[in-house]
Amino acid sequence: MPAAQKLVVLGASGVGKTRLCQRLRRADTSVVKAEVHTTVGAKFHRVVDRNDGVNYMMWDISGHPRYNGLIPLYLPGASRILLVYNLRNASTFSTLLELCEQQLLPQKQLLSNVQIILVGTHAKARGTPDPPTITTRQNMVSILSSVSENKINEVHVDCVEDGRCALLKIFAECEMATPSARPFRSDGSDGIFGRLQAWLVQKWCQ
Ligand SMILES: Nc1nc2c(ncn2[C@@H]2O[C@H](COP(=O)(O)OP(=O)(O)OP(=O)(O)O)[C@@H](O)[C@H]2O)c(=O)[nH]1
Ligand SMILES: [Mg+2]
Repeated sequence: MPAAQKLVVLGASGVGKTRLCQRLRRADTSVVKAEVHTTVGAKFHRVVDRNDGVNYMMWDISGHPRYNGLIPLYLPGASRILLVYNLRNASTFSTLLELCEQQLLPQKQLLSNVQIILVGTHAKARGTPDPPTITTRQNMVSILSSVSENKINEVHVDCVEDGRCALLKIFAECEMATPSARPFRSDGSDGIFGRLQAWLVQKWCQ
């Protein structure tokens, strides 16, 4: 039986963190109701993937800046951090960048073995995608590669349209990401800049 994994879910207010956790939790997606209020403080969701028995203990931290001070309290013991932003609102990516600078970077000693997953939401929603600028993306890559020595994955999901199984599959795939996914390390070995560039091009410049 795989051990329980602690996940911490971070991102600007309204990007879909709670909705994502609810979708991951419930098999019957029709019963998931839209949240009308911002999360107060932090919300706990327990998600069990019945296919492989993985038990996710998810801490969904409100994106309201007044709760930023809670973030360091939830980071110890985390195996994954989901960094959530809205693919149709570039300012949510900038907010995420600030959050990483202010909350994750000072804790990098604690986080070197954490797996970081960038989660772009609203993948199937109407409206034009609003990609973050190349500089913002580069800054994000540089901060994240300095925080964690693991590979950094990015997934695009829709917390309203995608069902539970599809989302769980995406997260399981991140877990098993192969060396061909070109992990990069913060120690600068193996041509980090070339690989960062390749990763950027692959993920964001299509
Ligand atoms: N279409 C679409 N709507 C989404 C998606 N994700 C979230 N929403 C909607 O966006 C609204 C806000 O979602 P929440 O999950 O409450 O946002 P949050 O990140 O938890 O916000 P805070 O608790 O304030 O930090 C809800 O009405 C969701 O239904 C998505 O992927 N697609
Ligand atoms: Mg919430």
